[in-house]
Amino acid sequence: MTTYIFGHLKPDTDAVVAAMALEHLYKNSPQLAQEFPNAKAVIVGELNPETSFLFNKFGVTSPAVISATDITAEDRVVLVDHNEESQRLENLNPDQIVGIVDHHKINVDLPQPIFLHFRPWGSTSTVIFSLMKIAGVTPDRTTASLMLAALLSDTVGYKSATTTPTDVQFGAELAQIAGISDVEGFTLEIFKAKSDVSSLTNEQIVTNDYKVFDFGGKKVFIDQLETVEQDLVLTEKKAGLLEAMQTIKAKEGVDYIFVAITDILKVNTKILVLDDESGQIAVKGFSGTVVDNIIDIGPKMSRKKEIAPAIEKALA
Ligand SMILES: [Mn+2]
Repeated sequence: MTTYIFGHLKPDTDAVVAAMALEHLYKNSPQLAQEFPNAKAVIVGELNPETSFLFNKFGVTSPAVISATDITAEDRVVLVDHNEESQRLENLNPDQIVGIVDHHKINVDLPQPIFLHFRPWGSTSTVIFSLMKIAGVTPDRTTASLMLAALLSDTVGYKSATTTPTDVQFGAELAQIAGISDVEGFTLEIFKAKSDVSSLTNEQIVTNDYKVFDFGGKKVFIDQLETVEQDLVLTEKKAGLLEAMQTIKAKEGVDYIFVAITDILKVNTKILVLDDESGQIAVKGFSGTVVDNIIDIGPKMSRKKEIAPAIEKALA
């Protein structure tokens, strides 16, 4: 029997690191080891370039990739960094879910009582650090480095609207454990790794960091690219990206597709919309105007707190 811990289908650094940090916690707390035996962090999709960069930097081996067929009937599952069914591993038996640690809006309907740890903080890694404190478990240097990286990545270096005072305080504590004194320099390194679009195809950019939401029965695909090269992406790559959006929309069978290109240094997001109908939804949600398939939504950087809710509201 294994307790598998994993994040969403399109794992970002917080999803991967949260699973690893939770494994560390479960293995190092006698009580939690009983509750969650043989904890094993895994991933259910390929690593993104940012997470690969971090694993190289700290000499960490990636958790294994698994699919639903690797999970046997006696195994248990703990979800991190997501909870909605549409973002879960496909064909996962919901009866096997025994816990969720997350920082997103709750949309769960499970038949059994489970462990739920939700906090409205900037990253799941922040939530897991609080669980470590409660259990009296201190992360090792490498785990603390990765948790800090996940926190900085999810909060865009504490600049995202999702950042709370707890994130800033726990981030400082993690930096201390990790022995990282130049947090600003570390943030820039992460941004650069996150932004490197040179090696990505248009389809890879459109699926780089996406989530599919169910908004009143409509399936809405929202991808976000955080970059320091917004202008370049929206000029040279625009035509190719719109074509890739059309392909992905059909492939995923969604009703609407939006691709947010966020400049993390300028603190600005522009959203690519495919057609008039999605353009009208964007205008309704954010106000402003669509010019040549692009709407400038200003300093909004958080998909969870600013982008997805506006689209949900516009569709209601
Ligand atoms: Mn997260």
